[in-house]
Amino acid sequence: MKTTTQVGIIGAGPAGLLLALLLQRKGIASAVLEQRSREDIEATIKAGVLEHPTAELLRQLGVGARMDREGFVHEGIELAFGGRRHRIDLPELTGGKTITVYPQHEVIKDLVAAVLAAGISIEFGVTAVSLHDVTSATPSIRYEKDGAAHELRCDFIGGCDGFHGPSRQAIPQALRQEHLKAYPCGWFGILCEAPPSSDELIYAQSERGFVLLSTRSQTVQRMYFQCDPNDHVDNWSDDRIWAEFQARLANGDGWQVKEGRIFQKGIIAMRSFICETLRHGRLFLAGDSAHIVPPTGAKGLNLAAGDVVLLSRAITTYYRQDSEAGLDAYATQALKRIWRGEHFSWWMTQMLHDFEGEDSITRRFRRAQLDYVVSSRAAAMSLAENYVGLPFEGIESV
Ligand code: RFL
Ligand code: PHB
Repeated sequence: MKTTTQVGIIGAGPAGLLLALLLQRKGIASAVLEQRSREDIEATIKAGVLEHPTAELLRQLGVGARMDREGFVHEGIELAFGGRRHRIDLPELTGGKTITVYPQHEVIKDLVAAVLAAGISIEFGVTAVSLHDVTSATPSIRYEKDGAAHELRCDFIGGCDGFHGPSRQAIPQALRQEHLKAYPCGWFGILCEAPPSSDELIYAQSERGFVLLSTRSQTVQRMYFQCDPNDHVDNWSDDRIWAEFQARLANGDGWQVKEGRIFQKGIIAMRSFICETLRHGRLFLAGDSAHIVPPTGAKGLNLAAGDVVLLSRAITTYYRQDSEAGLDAYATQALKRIWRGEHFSWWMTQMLHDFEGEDSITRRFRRAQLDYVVSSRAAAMSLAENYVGLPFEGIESV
């Protein structure tokens, strides 16, 4: 079957769903193709931290009500090292800005409901997705659903299909400008039934490696510890996991992490990746399809949101003013924010993780950096400004 729309969007992650809603607000039609089921995308555990501008964007799009009711506004984070915890006061350092802890799969539920309510089609469970004629004025996306072949013809393709999707691959390798840094560690993530150990997120550096204590609710906690990226969850019994958290978080004041039943475990790879070729003809990449950050800065979803704000503006300018200027500028504008987020994520990662085989001077540099961040207002302000999120360009016109 052949169908037609203005913007064909591949991927119903935060990037794809936000793009569909942003375009709809400007009267531009789109259709979303997603390889997984609705139940699956609404249950996948990923991000937890929404930057100030991302939370504002969700409110502006009319999808912030549940986040405001059920999410948690945090006014600080703690950096723990050398047996002590140090608070970074976010509003005090940023002129009143905060972060919101609200899980990505809850954001996805809110976005899917809003997209469908707006009458935008989301085809779940599509297979064999391929992109065609992307450098012509009439690109198309072919896919299969329930054994039948389909073609979606459109003016533009939004490549919002994450790191492993087909959109980036549709740009010839020789034309893609890519940068990759793989870190020699992973994150072991758990969800557990326990009360919060702290009112705020704790990023802890120790000689045994990094720990992050995050939260999901008063009864469910999200925690991570740095691990070997090739390790396997089966090597980690619950007792061994708790012993590792306790050892890494040992401190002078008797404070201890609160333990509970672990009901989810997983290992996450850590890499920095940027494909600077965000445009190929009528195909535009946004979100994880174009860039990946290590999760230490909590930036991935937030960068995806920044991309699609710019992309929707560029596409709107095309239809309203018959001008390609916005489309031509998309990559340059988006890459500014992407590189900032990439650098911040790398900076947080190298400051908080110990890597095997490092020389002693690198370890001392790390400690000097941490000491500086918690003792200098200028350094703390820089961390806070990046952590709460730099403004989206053009958010006022969303
Ligand atoms: P997604 O979320 O990967 O969505 C892409 C969608 O495309 C679909 N897809 C296809 N659809 C059709 N056809 C195909 N051939 C397709 N191939 C793929 C996929 O099924 C999927 O539904 O990308 P998007 O939208 O760019 O969003 C990016 C974010 O998901 C990601 O950056 C964040 O989760 C990163 N991240 C965090 N970001 C934050 O801003 N704050 C955080 O606190 C934060 N914590 C995290 C994180 C990521 C983590 N993991 C698991 C990598 C914590 C973790 C543990
Ligand atoms: C999370 O809650 O999953 C989370 C929080 C902060 C990060 C990464 C992940 O930096």
